[in-house]
Amino acid sequence: MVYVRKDVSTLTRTERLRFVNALLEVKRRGEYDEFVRMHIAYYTSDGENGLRAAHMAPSFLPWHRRFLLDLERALRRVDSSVTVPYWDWTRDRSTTAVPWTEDLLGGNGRSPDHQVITGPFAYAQGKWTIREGVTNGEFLTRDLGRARAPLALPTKAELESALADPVYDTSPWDSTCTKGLRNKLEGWGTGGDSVAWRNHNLVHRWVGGAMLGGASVNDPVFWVHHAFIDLQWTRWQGQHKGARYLPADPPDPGSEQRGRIIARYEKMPPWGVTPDEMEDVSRIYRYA
Ligand code: CU1
Ligand code: CU1
Repeated sequence: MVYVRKDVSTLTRTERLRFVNALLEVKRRGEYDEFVRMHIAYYTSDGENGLRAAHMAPSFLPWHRRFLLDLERALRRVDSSVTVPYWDWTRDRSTTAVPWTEDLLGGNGRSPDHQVITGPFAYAQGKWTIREGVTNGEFLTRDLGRARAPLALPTKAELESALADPVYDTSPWDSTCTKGLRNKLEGWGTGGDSVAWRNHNLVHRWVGGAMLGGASVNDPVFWVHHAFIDLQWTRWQGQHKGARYLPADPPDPGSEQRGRIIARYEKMPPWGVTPDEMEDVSRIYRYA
């Protein structure tokens, strides 16, 4: 049965509760922290050596698609009615809109330590202790909009301009690409802060706190953000019929990116699935 991922702003009170409770139960079982550990393990940048599977590489989209499916399966083992909702940050743009409500992910962090003190993931509730990638403490942190040096979420126009690119990705297949859907969506740029971070990356920066860096999975907003990014890949496929994941073949021997990126029919660690296998998920889920 194909299940539906919904806009988080359309969830009923019961759906919100069930999503939150499933997250808390996956955390209680110890499974959630494995997702955090795995994301930290794959947080390889193009300044380092070795294969880049999750970020700064073409497989950014299929890697996170598979990662979300694993979390969603864990949630659905707890409650089979639950799917990962998506946060449309082009529409829900304020620090008090969804998903920052008391019955969903809770609100902003307090000053000065950015500790989240409202909602189900507040430390004092006793159900969301940060154990992996701890930087500040065992509590979840946020700095929505980055009060000290304010940032705005990406706009609809910025997102659409990424989707307008008919090419999936281009050489050199890293964080320096100025063309291609993948990096326009992933959002690496050069120069100062406000231009260096776009779309996906800018949202991580806007949320701040735990969402900065490899341990970003510690904030459950990670999933609703990445579901929206995942939806953009599906939308892009619909807008550019026949456009495929690139590169189709591994880079030539001797090329700098040889062995550092994953081509369409190569296996992605840790699962061994290929980007080709992740391009069509219409038999698993769809977006409402
Ligand atoms: Cu990631
Ligand atoms: Cu991300």
